[in-house]
Amino acid sequence: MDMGQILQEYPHCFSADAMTIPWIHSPFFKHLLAQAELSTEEKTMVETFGNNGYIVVDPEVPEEVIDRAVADLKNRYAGDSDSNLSRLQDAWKISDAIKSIATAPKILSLLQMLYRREAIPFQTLNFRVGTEQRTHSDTIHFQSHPANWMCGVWVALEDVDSQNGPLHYYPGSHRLPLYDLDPLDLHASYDSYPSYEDFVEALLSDGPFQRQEVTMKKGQALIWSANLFHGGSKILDPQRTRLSQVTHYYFKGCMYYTPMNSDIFLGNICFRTDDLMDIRTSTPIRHSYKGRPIRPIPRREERFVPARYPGITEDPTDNPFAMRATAVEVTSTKFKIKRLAKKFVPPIVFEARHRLLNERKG
Ligand SMILES: O=C(O)CCC(=O)C(=O)O
Ligand SMILES: [Fe+2]
Repeated sequence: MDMGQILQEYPHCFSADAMTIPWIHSPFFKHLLAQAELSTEEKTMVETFGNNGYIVVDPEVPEEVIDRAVADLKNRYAGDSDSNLSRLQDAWKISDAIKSIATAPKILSLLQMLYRREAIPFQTLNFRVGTEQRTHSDTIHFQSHPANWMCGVWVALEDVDSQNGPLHYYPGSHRLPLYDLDPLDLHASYDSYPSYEDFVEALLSDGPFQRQEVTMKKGQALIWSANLFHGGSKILDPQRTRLSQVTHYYFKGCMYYTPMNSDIFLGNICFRTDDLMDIRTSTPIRHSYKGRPIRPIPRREERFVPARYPGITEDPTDNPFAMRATAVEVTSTKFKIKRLAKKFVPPIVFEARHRLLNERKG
């Protein structure tokens, strides 16, 4: 069928809201893009974002604002050398300059173009030095329902190169399946996070995605889509800072939650409620479900209620939850990887993981 016929036969597929996924993930993306009222340059931008999962842009933030953001936080970082301590969350509450970066009109309009929905900035992170954070997808931390209505915008507040711990990412990896703790058979808990990181390392070690580091000039921004795998590279020059700001954005019309702390099929969904603020207005972000505003049901406190069946003893082997809880408590990460590999991993990843384990042994 040619394009004209497709449009006529299936008009519902080609309106902006026909599907609940961002259009870059739509099976009709090519057609949607061809139809879009955008300039050739804008279409190229959206196409690049769709193919690679990120783009580098000029957010048009005045240099004076960037310098003020840096000055506002100068003596506020708790640590000099520990990168965890040199990270400030939600400093937009204390600095107008940081808020201006998070709400920069150019960024908001680019996100509107890339997603065809209104973007809502909800969290800022400011870093003094590189994070050296292991590779991950932000969808483990922030997810929406429907999925993938989230993105990160990383602004260099000074030049970033290979020496001061640049961001790294895997172009195209945003098209991988969504991996939260559920397909890894792990409990919703921050304790499961190292196993998730091991899994990602094994997953990406075998290609086909290539790791890349971004060199950025002060004032440039990188926009990445929710599921793009990324992290912070090693700091090769420990004398150098890596002043930067990440703002995370959700998009209107979703429910918002933290997969890491959710066991969805136990009715335990860690919705982002009280702490979820629209940085533009300092007001709570409303959740909605299929076009209607909704108040999320609070998370259940009691997480695991093992079933007791008549005639079945308390032997933990009868209870998969108990068994798993024990395994998580007493085993090393290495054991967990083996356990993961046995349970759910396609052969190619299994191989990669084996190599990884052997390299570590060596
Ligand atoms: O800045 C970095 O090194 C990583 C930041 C990151 O992963 C994030 O903010 O989502
Ligand atoms: Fe991240």
